[in-house]
Amino acid sequence: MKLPVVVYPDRRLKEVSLEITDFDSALHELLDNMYDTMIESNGIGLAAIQIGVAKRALLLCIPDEEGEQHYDDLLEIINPVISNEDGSIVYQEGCLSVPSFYEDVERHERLTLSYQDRHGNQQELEAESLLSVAIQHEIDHLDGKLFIEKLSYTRRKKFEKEYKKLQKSKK
Ligand code: Y12
Ligand code: CO
Repeated sequence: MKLPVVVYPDRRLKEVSLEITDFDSALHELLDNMYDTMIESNGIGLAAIQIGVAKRALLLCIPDEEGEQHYDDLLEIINPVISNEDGSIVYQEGCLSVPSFYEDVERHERLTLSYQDRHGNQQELEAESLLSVAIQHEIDHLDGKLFIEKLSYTRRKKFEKEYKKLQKSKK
């Protein structure tokens, strides 16, 4: 089921999400609802807090060269821990919780990630490029941070002004 996406400046986006301990049917329903919400909103990544659930779960589904997303490529990432970050990459980021705004952000180019899958099994993956960027973006959500917090002071001021104007025009 597609659920409403929490949008900035909703205060829930500042919450630090809690570790997941129960790998039960309630978690599976949460992950399935996150998937429907992400795909039907044209997203490639979503953290649970973006549908108002402060738990350390995130999804990623990176499109192929034709821009198509495949269920087989879905990553369900629970309780992630990053190690061995290196390099630097600038990527234009977007976020379903900050609609219609895209900006260059600098992050680590490569990383190693440990996490649990929906059954609680421990997994590890190595990521680079867009996957690495998207993992860092989504883990920031679990820690109550948004990519707009990485902008320069001037760029952030400009964003706040433009975003308020856009929100008003939507009402
Ligand atoms: C770089 C870093 C992190 C990510 C993953 C998370 N971001 C998204 O999945 C963003 C999706 C998005 C989709 C939008 O909707 C459409 O394009 C139809 C969108 O547009 C509006 O809100 C109007 C904005 C963001 C990705 C890349
Ligand atoms: Co986001």
